[in-house]
Amino acid sequence: METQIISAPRASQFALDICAGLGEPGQKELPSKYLYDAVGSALFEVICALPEYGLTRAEERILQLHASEIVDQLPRPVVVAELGSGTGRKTRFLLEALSRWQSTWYHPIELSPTALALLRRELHDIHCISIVGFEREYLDGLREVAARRVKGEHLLVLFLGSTIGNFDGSAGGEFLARLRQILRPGDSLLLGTDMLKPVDALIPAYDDALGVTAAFNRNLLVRINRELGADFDLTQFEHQAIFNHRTHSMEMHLRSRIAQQVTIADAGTSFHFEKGETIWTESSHKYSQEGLRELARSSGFRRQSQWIDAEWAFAENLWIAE
Ligand code: AVJ
Repeated sequence: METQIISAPRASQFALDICAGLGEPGQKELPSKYLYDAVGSALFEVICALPEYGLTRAEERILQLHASEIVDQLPRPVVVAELGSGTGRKTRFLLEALSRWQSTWYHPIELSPTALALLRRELHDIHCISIVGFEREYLDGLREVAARRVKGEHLLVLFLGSTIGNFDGSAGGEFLARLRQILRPGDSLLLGTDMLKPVDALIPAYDDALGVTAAFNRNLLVRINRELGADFDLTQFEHQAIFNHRTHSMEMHLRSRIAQQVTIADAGTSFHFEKGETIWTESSHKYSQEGLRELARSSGFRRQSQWIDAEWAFAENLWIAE
């Protein structure tokens, strides 16, 4: 006799997260990390080139101008780990400055194998560099990097682009405190933070004239339609960018133009939207100096140096683990 066990199809984490977020009793929300599929990542690259979005160019200018100064302040030899690899364009300045002093191990930590492969192609020509990427969640990858280093090697963690601003509420501080636990005293963190600035500069940065950010946001619905068999009608959801004065964050929402029902076939559920109801898809916190001081203190770092771009209030912060 033969017994056959047919297991139920395992719901993907993506499906679970989407249903949890849309099923919230109050404000519906979706995790911002899901904005970055292949199309979303390409659209984000375009956003970085838009005149309204000064953030990325500001950080690039800081690293281009001050890379050797930053590297001069690091204890050496140093092993570099980067959380979220980006394109490598900004990181190159730092790695080139470092490689004038030492041969450098560089460990990008990133969930997308495609991004890791592109990054390797972008940076492999740097003199005296060894690139070993980790396809892991940020802190899991960092733990592996920390475990691999030999005695006397310090760790420099790069967390650029104000990605820290996407954690809302107290989550950013909690994340940095957990990150600190993986480090030894004297290790360093280079943290990019977009600073508070007038709302009339922020709104266009997240609601540009060409509609690229709107496409970036609405692509999340396209992705849910494609990957989970949902029936979001793209013409009935509009992009919204608002500044939340209470939390000092830019927020992206997707606003339902009408009362409607949306079905997610692969999850076997549907969700109702009121006319004007929104799905909150991202927050980007904008920092004050007091906020940064408190963040460093509460997560166990000493602020060593800070560089601020002259054109767009963006700060590169060098913090040392206490
Ligand atoms: C890459 C997360 C820093 O929050 O400014 C750009 C993403 N969202 N336009 C940001 C984003 C809308 C960006 N980060």
